[in-house]
Amino acid sequence: MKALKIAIQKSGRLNEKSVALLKNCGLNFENYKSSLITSVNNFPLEILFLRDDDIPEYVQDGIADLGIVGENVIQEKEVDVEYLQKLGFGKCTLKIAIPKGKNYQSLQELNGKSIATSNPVILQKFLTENKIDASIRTISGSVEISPGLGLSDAICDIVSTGGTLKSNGLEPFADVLSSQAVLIGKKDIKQDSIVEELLQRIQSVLRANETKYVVLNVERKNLPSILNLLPGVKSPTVIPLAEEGWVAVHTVISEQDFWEKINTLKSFGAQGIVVMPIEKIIV
Ligand code: PRT
Ligand code: ZN
Repeated sequence: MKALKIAIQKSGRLNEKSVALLKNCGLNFENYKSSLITSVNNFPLEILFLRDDDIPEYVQDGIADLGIVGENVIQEKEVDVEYLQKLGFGKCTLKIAIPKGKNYQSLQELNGKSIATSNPVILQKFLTENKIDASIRTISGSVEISPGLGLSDAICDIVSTGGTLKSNGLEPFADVLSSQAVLIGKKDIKQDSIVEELLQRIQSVLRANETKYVVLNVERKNLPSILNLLPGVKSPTVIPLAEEGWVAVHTVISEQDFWEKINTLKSFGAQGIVVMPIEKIIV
């Protein structure tokens, strides 16, 4: 079977989580910092390590069949590729930010202003959609220092915690695009059986990341109330305890759901609650 190629970031914010995701899918490969390509020895896949900016075009042109990259990079490169799966990491928002204290009231106040960015394509689209006539100053890095240097009135840059904006005397003004890492593929690759298999594995890892295995003890008389709260994959497992009148409930629940329900579970007398990570969920 001919191996497919997947392109991931060589180093930077998405590298570690991309490698971890592939390893959690059961793929076995060496991850030398110096290598540009490595073979997976138990799955028909080769991994290319690239600058993130190059990944969309490599996939569009078929040099790689698949890629993992931020949605912002795909949009900026305007490539024709297939979105196969959002991956839930590398989350960030491309925002327009202005110097603190400017207090612009509406987007229209950007008319006639200059905005520095490394994402001119996305920004221009946003300005056109909102009928704003501002000039774009394209710079390749350290966008946040540009208003302080008098190079622009505002910036459009990626924000995650907001710390960089704050430490440069800027504040968010408008959201332009929210982004996360996604799996992309060249046109029509989705039908390939290797891609189908890889997608299934990725989805089972993603499902497992969002969910926890929960075990708790409860008096049998309170069981119906507890079962109402805990759906499980099919339905919860209930096992009698050695102590008469008590049972253990085993179930799978989304982490967010769990935190929302924990106090109600306790109010129904749930005790000894143990929460465990899950590696994979195959449905
Ligand atoms: O070397 P290579 O070209 O491959 O990498 P790169 O330096 O171009 O990209 P990298 O590794 O910085 O980011 C890769 C991807 O991670 C981006 O394309 C986004 O999809 C995503 N991502 C998530 C981020 C951030 N969070 C992020 N915070 N990309 C950049 N930043 C930068 C931002 O540009 C700004 O300088 O972090 C700063 C802001 O962070 P906060 O936390 O202070 O708000
Ligand atoms: Zn880059």
